[in-house]
Amino acid sequence: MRQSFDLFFASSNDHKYHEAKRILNNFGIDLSFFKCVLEEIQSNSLNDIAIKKAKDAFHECKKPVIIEDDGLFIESLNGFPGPYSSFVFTTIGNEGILNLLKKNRNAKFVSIITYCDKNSLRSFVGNLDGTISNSKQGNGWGYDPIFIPIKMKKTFAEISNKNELSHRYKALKKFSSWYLDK
Ligand code: ITT
Repeated sequence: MRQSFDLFFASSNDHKYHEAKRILNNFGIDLSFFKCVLEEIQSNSLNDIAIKKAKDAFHECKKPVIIEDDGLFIESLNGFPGPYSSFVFTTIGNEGILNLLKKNRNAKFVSIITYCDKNSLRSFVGNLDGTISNSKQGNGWGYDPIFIPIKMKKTFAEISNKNELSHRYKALKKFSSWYLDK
């Protein structure tokens, strides 16, 4: 396994770090936590937000670093909350989202992982289709109790293999094949 001081995950969110660490460990990469609050620019593009977060994170931590920017895109709400997922979760939360939805419950989770060191800046995207449940199910963090991954009957909060199929897993899988080749 690559040494732990090789790569940092910069985030304010402990859940994201713990999932990313587990996923990358399975690809043979160790990951340390650089806990910090990164400014999120207002943009409709997750990628633009991620690039800015990664540059700021590298400036702060001065070590090879990855950051992650996520969005939950709900079809009947024209992609809302998308890049505003963090703000929407802390304001209206899962109940607020459930109250907005009617018949069409299709949604997609997107993760962008951006790596930055002094020579490289690279982004990797993972998408996972799914639906929004009719009510909260299970005790997971964030939108886990309302997001049902495609081909499943249960929410992220209720399944045991989230880290083998999530948007985060898909983005980190792409990242790790590039990183291990570097
Ligand atoms: P950073 O400090 O890393 O930016 P954050 O919590 O602000 O952490 P994001 O902007 O990337 O993270 O994510 C937006 C929100 O989407 C996040 O706060 C969660 O509420 C939600 N979210 C992201 N990934 C999730 C997952 O796997 N399961 C449930 N909710 C998730």
